[in-house]
Amino acid sequence: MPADVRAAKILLYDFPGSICCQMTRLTLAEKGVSYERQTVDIMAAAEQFEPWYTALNPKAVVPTLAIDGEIVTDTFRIVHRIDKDFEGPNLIPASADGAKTMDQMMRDIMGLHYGVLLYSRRLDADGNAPTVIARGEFLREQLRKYPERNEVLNSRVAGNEKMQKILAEPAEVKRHVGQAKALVSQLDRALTKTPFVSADHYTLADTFATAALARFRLHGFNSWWSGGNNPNVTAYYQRMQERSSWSAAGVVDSGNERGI
Ligand SMILES: N[C@@H](CCC(=O)N[C@@H](CS)C(=O)NCC(=O)O)C(=O)O
Repeated sequence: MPADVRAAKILLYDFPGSICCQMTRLTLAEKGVSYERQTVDIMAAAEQFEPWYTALNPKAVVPTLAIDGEIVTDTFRIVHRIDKDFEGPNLIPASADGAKTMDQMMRDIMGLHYGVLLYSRRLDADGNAPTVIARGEFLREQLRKYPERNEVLNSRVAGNEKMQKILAEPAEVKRHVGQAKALVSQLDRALTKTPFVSADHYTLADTFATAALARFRLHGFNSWWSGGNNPNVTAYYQRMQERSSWSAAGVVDSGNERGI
C-alpha cells in the first residue's frame, strides 16, 4: 500500500559525498518526495560505527532510510522501496524483461570497486596508497578503543587490507579500472537505443548511472566520454546535469575527492 507522501516522515541518514547516498537522493528528488537528512560522518568522526547507528544499520554503512520510523537499508532496496511506496513518476520499466535488465544494470554499476578508482590515482612512488594505509591504522585504533564493535570493524579492516593488496598489484588495478571504463561503453550502447540507460523514460538505473559517472568525473576519468569517446554518454551526462534532480540531490562531480 503506497504511503501517503504528505503524511509520512522520511528521514535519510546520509553522507553528502557518498555515491550510494547520491543514488538515493536522486531517487527521492525524481520522485518528488520531501524528506529530512541527518548526516552520518563516515570519515573523520566514523559515526557509522556508533551503537545508535549500527542499531539501525548493522553493516555500518550509509544510506539508511526511515519511513515513519521503519528502517530500510541497502541502496538497491531503498530506491526500489521509494519507487514502490510513493506517488510520482514510475521509475521502473513497464515490462518484466525491462525491469530485469534495469536491475542487472544497477548491479553492474554497484559492483564496481569505487575505492580502487579513487586511490589508484594517488599511489606514492613505492606503489602504496598512504590514505588507505592511514585508514587501516585508524580502523585498528577504533578496534582497540571499542572492542565491542569488533564484528563490524574487523570486516572493515579486512576490506581495507584487500584494497591495499589490489592497489599493490598493477594488473588488478588495471582490471578494476577497465571494468569501470567498460561500464561507460555499456551505457553508451544502451543509449543508442533509448534516451535513458534502461528505458525511454527515467528509471532507477539512471540514478545509479548518474552517480557513477559523477564519481568517475570526480576522479578524473571523464575522458572516457569526451573528445568523441562514447558520445551518447557525453550527451546523456549533460542532460542529467540539467535535470532539477542533479542540484536537488547535490550530486558531486568536482572538488574534494576525499569527501566520500
Ligand atoms: N551495499 C551497501 C553499500 C553501502 C556503502 O558501502 N556505503 C559506503 C558509502 S558509499 C559507506 O557507508 N562506507 C562506510 C565505511 O566505509 O566505513 C548499500 O548499497 O547500501
